[in-house]
Amino acid sequence: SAAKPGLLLLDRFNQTTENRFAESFDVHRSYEPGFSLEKYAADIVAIATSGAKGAPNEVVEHLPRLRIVSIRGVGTDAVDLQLTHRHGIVVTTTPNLLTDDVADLALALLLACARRLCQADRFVRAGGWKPGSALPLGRKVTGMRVGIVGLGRVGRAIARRLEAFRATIRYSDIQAFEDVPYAFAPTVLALAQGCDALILAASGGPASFRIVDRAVLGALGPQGLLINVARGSLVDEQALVEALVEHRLGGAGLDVFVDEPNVPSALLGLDRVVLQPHRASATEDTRQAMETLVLDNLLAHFAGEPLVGVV
Ligand code: 8YV
Repeated sequence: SAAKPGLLLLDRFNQTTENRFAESFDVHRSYEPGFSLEKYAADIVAIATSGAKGAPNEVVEHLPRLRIVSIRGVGTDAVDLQLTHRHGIVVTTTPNLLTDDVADLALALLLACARRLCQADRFVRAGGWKPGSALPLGRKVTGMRVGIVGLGRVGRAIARRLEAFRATIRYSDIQAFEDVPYAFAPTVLALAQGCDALILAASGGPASFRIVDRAVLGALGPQGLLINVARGSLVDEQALVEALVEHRLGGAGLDVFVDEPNVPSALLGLDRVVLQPHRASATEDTRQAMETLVLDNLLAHFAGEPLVGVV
């Protein structure tokens, strides 16, 4: 029988998915020791990857038969879409499936920062809870003024959750939307000026590069909270670290970073910071649904059937 088409994995998938990949494809794993792109380049027709890892240009350009990049995630900032489109390579994502989980983690980070949840947990574990001992008080979340940067599917899901907290919700985006009851701020700076917490839910890429800069952090101020479930590239990370270290910002809940998995070491000792290893979509249900769609899109493409989440 004919050889199976070559599939290149640029990030890890769970074992069930990997087994299913192997039923239809000859699977190559870039993260395995001794992997050589040159050796299999001529056979690879598909890539499966994560939103975070994407597909570097040097890989795409070395695969003359590449037809599709199937992303587990919604972010496409780690794929050069001009390059893929120029080569007629299809790129798919997994929209909708992760919206609720990402919004849930944004709220979890907001609550954790405001209520000093992780700090208090460390306090109890370290035996600090004794008669007369005290922790600094937290900040009230119900009724907060919250700014959402990026009112796409995730931003809207965050807003819906915040409504239950009777929050005053405003947003910024590249456009104002008619179909939402929230006030539009024309710039991130204007948004930050009137809020207690700023939540980042916009796509990565050039249009959002470092839109949270020193001025925005200054506008949030010494009580302000920054929550990021989007991409590290939205933030001037050095300015963020300085603002936190110098107590010019109240706290931060961060799921994403500029150079993952490297987290700025200055953050590790700060009690007002809650850190996550890019885990907003990392629930069993959601990741399984995302991975199933990654495979379904690959199979549909080679069967000439319609795809989901084409970008
Ligand atoms: C994933 C993401 O965690 O959707 C995205 O763009 O960053 C996340 O959903 C990541 O792609 C790992 O699979």
